[in-house]
Amino acid sequence: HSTEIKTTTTSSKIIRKFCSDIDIEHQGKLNISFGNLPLTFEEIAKRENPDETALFQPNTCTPPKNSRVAIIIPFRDETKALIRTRHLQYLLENMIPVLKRQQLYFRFYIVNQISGSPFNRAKLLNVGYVEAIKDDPTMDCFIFHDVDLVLEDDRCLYSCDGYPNHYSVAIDKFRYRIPYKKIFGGIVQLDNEMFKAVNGFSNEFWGWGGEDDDMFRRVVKGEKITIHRKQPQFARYKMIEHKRDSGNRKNLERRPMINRWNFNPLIEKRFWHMDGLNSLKYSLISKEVNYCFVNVTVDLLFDM
Ligand code: UDH
Repeated sequence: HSTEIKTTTTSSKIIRKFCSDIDIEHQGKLNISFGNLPLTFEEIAKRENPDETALFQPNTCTPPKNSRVAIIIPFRDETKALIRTRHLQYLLENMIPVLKRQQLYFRFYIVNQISGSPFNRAKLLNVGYVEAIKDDPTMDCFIFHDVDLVLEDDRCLYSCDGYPNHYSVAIDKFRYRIPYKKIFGGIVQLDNEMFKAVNGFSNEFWGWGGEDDDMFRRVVKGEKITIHRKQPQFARYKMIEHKRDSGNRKNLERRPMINRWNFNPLIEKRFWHMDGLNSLKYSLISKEVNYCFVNVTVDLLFDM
């Protein structure tokens, strides 16, 4: 695993080691609870110490290929009690130390949809990908991560391994069982090449549901790539309980939209080639560092 590269400078010889899985000091099972109030973003940043661009990177080794990770979180909080914001605080408070222990180079992107249109999780994820790559073209691993799922075991690695991965395989809410066989939602990971190959997510799923199953088809049917699932004994998550958000009603068109794949192989190809990264249009309202993450606010240009 561990490879050494030597960098020679004029004044001294620096030996830099690539970070390697075998050097990670895992804690194993983590004790996650949402009983106490979470830390604020400022407190998390103070404790965890990102750079001024909210980037975290290991200081004793060089991250190898596939461990330069953008974690992209679809987000909108229209609650008076700031419920989703609290989820985000719990998530960052618990996950940043894990990702640091895993010696990753990483940055969180929170992609925040302005109010006034139905929520569009998949389009927000496309925006997060584009903005993350714009900031740092060396990012090579993308984790698309719901805000309310907190990892319970740090042996579940957040680096890419050459396959698309489904992470949230064992969630307490589903009694730690996979809810259905072809699920590819909650938390999924694709490397840069794969994400480009499937043309990202669809931009057309407004409201709740369907966009994750559409991505499953892009990967499995469209690109014929096998999806891997993380090991269920490590990929265990606690879901923070909440009610359905306003502005995110079930999309009643989701089944026909997904099934458009089934009609005819020629049309099948055409759909995902036309709808995704190459058709993505949005208006960037703001992008700034908020202590320990990059906060991207967008108008997704709802026009239906
Ligand atoms: N999200 C927001 N704000 C919203 C809607 C969604 O931030 O208004 C994000 C958030 O990251 C969330 C993800 O999108 O984790 C997926 O949201 P979802 O509502 O599709 O999925 P979730 O599993 O809830 O969080 C499903 C409905 C829960 C009903 C529970 C009734 N007991």
